[in-house]
Amino acid sequence: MKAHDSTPLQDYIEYPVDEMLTRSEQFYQDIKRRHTIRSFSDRPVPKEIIENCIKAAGTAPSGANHQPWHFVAISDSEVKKQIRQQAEEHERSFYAGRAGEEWLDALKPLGTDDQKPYLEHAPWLIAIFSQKKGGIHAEDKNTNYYVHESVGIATGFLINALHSSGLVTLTHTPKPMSFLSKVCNRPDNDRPYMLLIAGYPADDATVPHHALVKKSLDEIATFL
Ligand code: IYR
Repeated sequence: MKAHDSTPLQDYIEYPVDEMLTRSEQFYQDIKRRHTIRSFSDRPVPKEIIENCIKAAGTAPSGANHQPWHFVAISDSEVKKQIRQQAEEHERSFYAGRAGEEWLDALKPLGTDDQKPYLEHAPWLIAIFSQKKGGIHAEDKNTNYYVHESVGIATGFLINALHSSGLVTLTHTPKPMSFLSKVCNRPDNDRPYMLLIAGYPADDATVPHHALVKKSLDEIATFL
């Protein structure tokens, strides 16, 4: 490696192999309980929990460590109402035919439609933005690299952190999402990437059977 400023790795923890095995199994058993939920309780969730989860997301690896993301965490009911109104407007035309027959058929087993009450009822909406320009410092305006990959990984961290904290989530991508920039007051450089809904599940929350079908290890992995 070429000379560069660095520090010895100090926070790595090595576990004995049998403990690694247990930990990997436990992690799998726990993440397996993560389900996409579309029915949320309006029970409040303390802001500090969301802050911690976003801090966790912010540790994700990213192209040149530019961290090309911004998270807008919304609990304000007026803002949530605006998001619901605009998202439902787009969803109405999506479900009325804009999606096309194949897409609508693919969604049938999930039971989704143009009604998105959770956008108002859930305690937190987290709008995730990706940034084409930026850098290691928030004020930088350099090129960012692997923006989609980086923001995708950070979003995965965020979903995992929220799940580990004891909350449920929904990854929502209203199409188009550009209205989120305006509602969240973000500059042109910030592109809406995803809207994450987070909170407690409603008492009658369900999981579609379709969502429980997961490909086997053989189907998703090859070991050479
Ligand atoms: N955004 C729409 C449609 C939708 C699309 C996909 I791909 C999904 O996995 C689920 C829903 C909606 O939220 O209803």
